This record gives sequence, structure tokens and C-alpha cells, in this order.
Amino acid sequence: MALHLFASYPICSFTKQPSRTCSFRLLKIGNIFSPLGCLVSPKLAKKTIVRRSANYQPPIWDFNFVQSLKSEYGGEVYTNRISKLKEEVRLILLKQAVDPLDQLQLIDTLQRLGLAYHFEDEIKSILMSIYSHNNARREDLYATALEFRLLREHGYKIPQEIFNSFQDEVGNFKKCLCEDWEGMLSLYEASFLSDENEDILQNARDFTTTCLRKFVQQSQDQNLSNLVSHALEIPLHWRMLRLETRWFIDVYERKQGMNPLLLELAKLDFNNVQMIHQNDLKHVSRWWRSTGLGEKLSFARDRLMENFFWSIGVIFKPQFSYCRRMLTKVGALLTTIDDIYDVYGTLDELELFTDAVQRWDVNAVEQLPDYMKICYLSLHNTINEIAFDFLREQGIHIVPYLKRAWADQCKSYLLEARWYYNGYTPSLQEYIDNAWISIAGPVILVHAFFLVNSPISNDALKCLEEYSSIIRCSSMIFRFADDLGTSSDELKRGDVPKSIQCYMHETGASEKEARDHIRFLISETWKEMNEEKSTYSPFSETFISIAFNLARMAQCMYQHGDGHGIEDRETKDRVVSLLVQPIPCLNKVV
Ligand code: 0FV
Ligand code: MN
Ligand code: MN
Ligand code: MN
Ligand code: MN
Repeated sequence: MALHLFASYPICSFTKQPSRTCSFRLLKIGNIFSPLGCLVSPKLAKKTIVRRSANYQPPIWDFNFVQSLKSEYGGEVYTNRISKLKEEVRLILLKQAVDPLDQLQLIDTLQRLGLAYHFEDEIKSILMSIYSHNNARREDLYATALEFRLLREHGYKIPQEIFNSFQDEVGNFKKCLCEDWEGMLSLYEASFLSDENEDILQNARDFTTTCLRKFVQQSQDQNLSNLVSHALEIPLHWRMLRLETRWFIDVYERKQGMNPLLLELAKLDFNNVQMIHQNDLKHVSRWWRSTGLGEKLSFARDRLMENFFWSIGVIFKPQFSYCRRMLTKVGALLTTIDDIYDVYGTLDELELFTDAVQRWDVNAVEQLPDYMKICYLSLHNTINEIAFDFLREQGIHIVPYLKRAWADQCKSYLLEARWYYNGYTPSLQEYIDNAWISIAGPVILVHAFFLVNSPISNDALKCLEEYSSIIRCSSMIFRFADDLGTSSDELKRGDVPKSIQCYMHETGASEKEARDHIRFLISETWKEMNEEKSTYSPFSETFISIAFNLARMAQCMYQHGDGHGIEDRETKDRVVSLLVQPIPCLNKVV
């Protein structure tokens, strides 16, 4: 196996490459430790590969700790209690809540407590009846906005003009509404269900944001201002569902007039779902250990826990264990391969790897350096096994779909690597055209499509192959959120310019302006993606929710920086709250 020197680093003054700050690792080649780049003789240099290092920290989650996770909330006493409470809540939903506003509030509460998935049919039929009776209370902003949001969330075409009566003659929202913080909050959340070019909703978002900011500054009530700050930080429509549930259960507990039955069910159900997630995690953590990738490729992020956390963000419902487990494998492979392309591999090696993935042939392993062999074969085996499961269960051969997604992925990685080695900064558009693929949204969504057991139609397969709008939008938001959270560190260690830097380079904007622009693009992409809810789609509701959730999860993971690569900050607390600690339940079930 020939080893190549590549000398695109500042310590080698004979290169024409721009200076990049990064750390280096010396490789032992044969019996010779090579000293730093330029100091070596030409003969030695030929055998030296200078590789970047991202200095990723080893994982904080010990294998044995993960395997020791357990929960008492799966036992029969608990599942019986949950069943009983579910029936009581169903009765409230169908019999007691008769006033449309009560029904809407109950649905909203169930959604936010993470319980709506138990009552999907009931919720559908209530919303259908509310929609057909057109009960909107045009004089009550809170109620109107709540109805608007819930109906749009569930795919109803309800026009933005429903808010006309709250505007003055020139189309501004009436100033006096600002005093009504519940109305403002309700309208604020509703405004994020906007499609493209809906001015009234954009005005509503701007107006409510200003009013709510003022409210937070002035409010004496800590609970209320926490509630509003939380919404201003990230709106409900953009939030990762499980974390929102965990947060809202605490909020609900403090709420005046809350229903103790709902609260008890929410806690027990959360803990019960947590147990199912723990089992998925334990399963997939054994797989990860069996691949050996974590130890053997020590330059790469070993982030099994975070990858599993993504899969919860994408699909939390208990019955989708198989999907969560397989998506975690896909994520772990992506994370490793991304580091091969971004950090460790030489351009020649990356060409070989890309070629091997395109061939999707086990014999291609022969052309690869050792460290790539194990990764390639692991990829090959894992993905083929998913395809095998599918063939066995549904009789359809899906290797062509999966391997094509991986080939596109690696081609986009390779293009970024070439840009990097050439010191090339693309225009923002040129960057985006590649980066919505390199972020791995398409790979994740293509696999998810086959992992959720929805019936497969030819129309849906066609949209999948074309990476239709919903796949693009979700991936784009994923990319932008990742760039906002990770590009500062990436640039420091030596990586291709990301959206922020491309925009700065192209327009001369400051970093702050560029970041604002990327946030604006996220917001616009959300609007485009929202249209997928109200127009015909060949995709199942489950798949559509996965695509939305992927965008939400990305905004969650990168909310405070690189939450995927850096484990011991916000991500750790989040993992603990979703996967390690159950919610204390005072009235213990006996
Ligand atoms: C992000 O890392 C990363 F590792 C990704 C997107 C792998 C996908 C994993 C899951 C969604 C589970 P990084 O910021 O290094 O990605 P880029 O594309 O910026 O190199
Ligand atoms: Mn590592
Ligand atoms: Mn990367
Ligand atoms: Mn990358
Ligand atoms: Mn990144």
C-alpha cells in the first residue's frame, strides 16, 4: 500500500496553501517515527503522512454504565395503571370536553405532555369536527390562534386571514393586543406554522416577538416569564419532542387547575417510554462495541450515545424500536466516516473510499488502507443487513436505494475535501447545493423511510429517489443548524468553509450578519417545509414527521454549539433527563 505525503499545511512552507491552524499527529510508519513535516529528509517525507486531529475526547458514557441502565416502570403494575388512566383520559376527551375551546386546550396539553400518540384517532376526529363547524372565535385571539395552530399542525388548510379581525385598517396588529400575553404567546406559536409568503403570519411573528420580549423584561411572575422565554428561545413547532415533553411535565405540575390524572399518566408514560429507549440503547451499544470502530479508529468521534439521542429526536414512539436502533447504527457510521473525510484521510485515500462505496462490492475492501477496511466492511455489513431484514419482511430488494444514498453522501464528502485541499471557497449557493447532502439528511431519511414499516408505494419511492422537497428542506435546516453550531471549531482545526464563511466571503458581511442570514434561511426553509403538511404527499404521516423531527433535532443538538461532538455540556444533561433519570412519581403505584 503506497503512502502519500500530502503537504498542504503551514509548517511546510513549500506549499501554496493558505495557513490553517490545526493540530497534527505523527504517524508511525514501518519502524520510523516521522518528525514534523518540513524537517524530514525528502526520502523520509515520502513515507510520511501528516494527518489532522480534531482532538475529540473519548466517550464519557462507559459501556458497562449503559448496560446497567434499568427502570422499574415496565412492570405489570405500571402498565396496568397506564391502561386505566388512558381510558379515563379518553373519556374526558370524548365526553367531558364538549366546548370546542376546552377540546382544543386538552389536545394541546396532551400533545405537550407527550401523550397525544395514545389518542390519535380521537384527536383526529375532534379536529375534523372543529374544522367543519368552523368555530373560530374571532374575538378571542388566544382561542383563534390555538385553533389555527392545531389545525395546521394536523394538515388542515386554514387561511391566515383568520387573523384579519385583529389587525387595524393598514394591516398592523392592534397595539392593545400586546397586553394580552396569553393571546400573544398563542399567536406567536401559531405564526411558525406559516407557509411561504404569508405576510400576515410574518407580521404576527414580528409583532408577538416584540411584545413578548417586553413582557419578559417587565413580568414579576417568574413562572410566566420562564414560559415566555422558553418560547422565545425556540418556538414549539421547532422543538425536539421528548425534551419538550420532559420540560412541559414540570410546567404542567405547577399549573393552576391542572388535572392530576393527566399529570400522573404523563409521568408514568414518560418513564415507561424511557425504559423502552434504554433497551434500544443497550442493544445498539452492544452492536457498536462489536464493530470495534470506537477503539480502532481513535481519531474519530465515538458518540454512540449522541447518535442514539438523535434517533429519539427523530422517532420516539415506543413501537419504533427497530427504526431507532438501525438509525443509531447509521448515525454512528456517518459520524465515523465524516471524520475520515474531514480529519484523518488523505485525498488519495478518500478517492479510494468513495470509489469503494460507489461499487458497493465487498471485494473493494482490498484497495483500502487498513483503517478504512474495517470501516468499509462494517458499513457494508450493517447496511446490507438492514436490506436483508427488509427483503425478508417485505420482499423488496432495497440495496440499490441504500447504496445510492451512501454513494451520494461520500461523493459530497469528497467534493468538500477537494475544496479544502485546493483552498477553495465556493459561493453560498454552490456550497448549499452540495452541503444539504453532505450533512447526511438524505442518508438518514432514505434509511428511515424503509425502517418504519409503512406500506411502500411507487409514488413514494419515486419521491424518495428524487430527494423531493421535504427531504431537501429537512436536510437544509440540518445543515444550517450544524454550521451555526460547529463551523467555528471546524475552521480552527482545518475544514472546508461552511455556509457562514461562504456568505461572508461572497458578500463581505460580518460574521454576525452572516449568522443572522443563515438563521433567516432556516426560518424560510421551515416555511417551505410546512407546505408539505397541507399538500398531497405520497409519504406516510410517520415519514413526514420523521423529516420534521430531523430538522427539530438538529436545532436542538446545535442550540448551544457542537452538542454532537462535545458530550459533557448540555447534551449530557439532556441525555440524563431522557435516558437515565425517571420522573419521580410521588403517588407510587402499589
Ligand atoms: C455532524 O458533524 C455529524 F457528525 C453528522 C452530521 C453525522 C450524522 C449523524 C447523525 C445525524 C446521527 P460535523 O459537524 O462534523 O458534520 P460536517 O458535515 O459539518 O462535517
Ligand atoms: Mn475519538
Ligand atoms: Mn465533520
Ligand atoms: Mn464533513
Ligand atoms: Mn459541521
